[in-house]
Amino acid sequence: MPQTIIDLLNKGREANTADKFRRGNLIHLPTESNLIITGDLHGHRRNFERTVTFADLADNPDRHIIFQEIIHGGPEDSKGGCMSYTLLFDVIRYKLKFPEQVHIIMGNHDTAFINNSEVMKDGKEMNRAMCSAIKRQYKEAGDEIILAIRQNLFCQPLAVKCENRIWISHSLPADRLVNKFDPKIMDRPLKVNDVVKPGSAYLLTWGRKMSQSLLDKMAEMFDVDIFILGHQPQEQGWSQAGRNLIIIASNHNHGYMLEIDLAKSYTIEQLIEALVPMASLP
Ligand SMILES: [Mn+2]
Repeated sequence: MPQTIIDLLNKGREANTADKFRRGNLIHLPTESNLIITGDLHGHRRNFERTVTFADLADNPDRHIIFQEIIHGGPEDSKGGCMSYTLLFDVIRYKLKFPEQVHIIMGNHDTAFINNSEVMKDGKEMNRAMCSAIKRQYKEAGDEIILAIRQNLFCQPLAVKCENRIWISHSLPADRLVNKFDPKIMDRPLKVNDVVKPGSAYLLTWGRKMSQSLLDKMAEMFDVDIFILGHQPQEQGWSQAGRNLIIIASNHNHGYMLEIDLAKSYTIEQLIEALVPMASLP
């Protein structure tokens, strides 16, 4: 059983790296596609299942799905340990079933898990909570599984760029740190330092409350028009947080996802109309 999980994590890592749409740390999706974008999942299995059913990837070979921030949150074991790694395993299984259609991008909880730095959520330090649950379940194999999870998360791409000038990443650098962000991070292999503050993968996944001038600057840097991000909690499931930014969240019962046609260009208003309340899905 532990070896099966380690094999799964290693195969998932290889699938992230071998994704045929990946160049460097960026996924470039083709025009003739339909794309489903989900926000933070944080262990919310029901919304993952709703997305899988809605997407029906087997019958929609041109459809892609983006997942992010899968770990930290959701069910706990009897001692309060975080069981969200079970959802991560299932998302990886899904990626392996549809390796060119499912894309998992890096979130800040991933960077924190990779370098074992503290990350709080609802008053709890989540890395300790997840590692202790893994060790309780897998006993002496726990450490090896934790290492395989770190290696898997480290091989995730950082962002998705679409031909219709839409960019999807977990977040963007914060205003006060953006001068430390190096866009060449998209083109070269990641080093562990990149996911530690103030490394550029760290900065890309941790920023909050970006100003409009920062959004405009980043749009020019990445040569895109509109950002779809996660990371910042959304009680209503989504918000427009700038002239060219929509934030979505998929980690609760009022969560949203977005479904778009990459052959079309969108205004921000048209994107807002394309938002799908996950509670409306079977
Ligand atoms: Mn986040």
